[in-house]
Amino acid sequence: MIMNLVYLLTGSNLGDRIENLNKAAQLINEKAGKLVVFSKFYQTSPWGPLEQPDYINQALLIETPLSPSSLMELLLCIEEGMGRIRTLKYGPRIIDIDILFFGNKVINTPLVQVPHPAVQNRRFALIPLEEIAASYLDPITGKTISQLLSACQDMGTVLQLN
Ligand code: PH2
Ligand code: MG
Ligand code: MG
Repeated sequence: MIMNLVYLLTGSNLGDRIENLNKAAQLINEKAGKLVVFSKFYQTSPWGPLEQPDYINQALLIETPLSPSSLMELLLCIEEGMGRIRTLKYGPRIIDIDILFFGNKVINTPLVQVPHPAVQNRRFALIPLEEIAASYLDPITGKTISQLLSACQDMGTVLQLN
């Protein structure tokens, strides 16, 4: 079986945020593929146009036999199973699970875009990711995560929690 190494970002800004991230990590490990590495938790200021509570974000590395589209469908199911209701774009949510990188694949379909199109512009993604993947190469720019972070103009605050 071919295994893919995939970096995910989980985020929550409603309810018990840590519990939500832990539950998501557990479900991902059970259903999507082995959880290989996980970052610490980071409290992050909300990015986007809306007033909303701070997020907690965490980066995960998993090893999965699933294809990009199967993995995406499964992650959406996990979000739904945890009670996520989609309202506003960028709005508050109990759980969000985004695929940041899927090996070195570059995919642009309506369901799956990898690398995540915004990853290089979001400190709340790059800082947790740098903790576990500093020298990982972005297949589009050929830059490391550390280099993307150094070049990132986002001013959001990102505070390591543990
Ligand atoms: N996710 C969003 C919108 N804004 N802000 C932070 N800090 N963290 C997130 O994960 C986040 C966000 C849409 O997915
Ligand atoms: Mg997101
Ligand atoms: Mg999402």
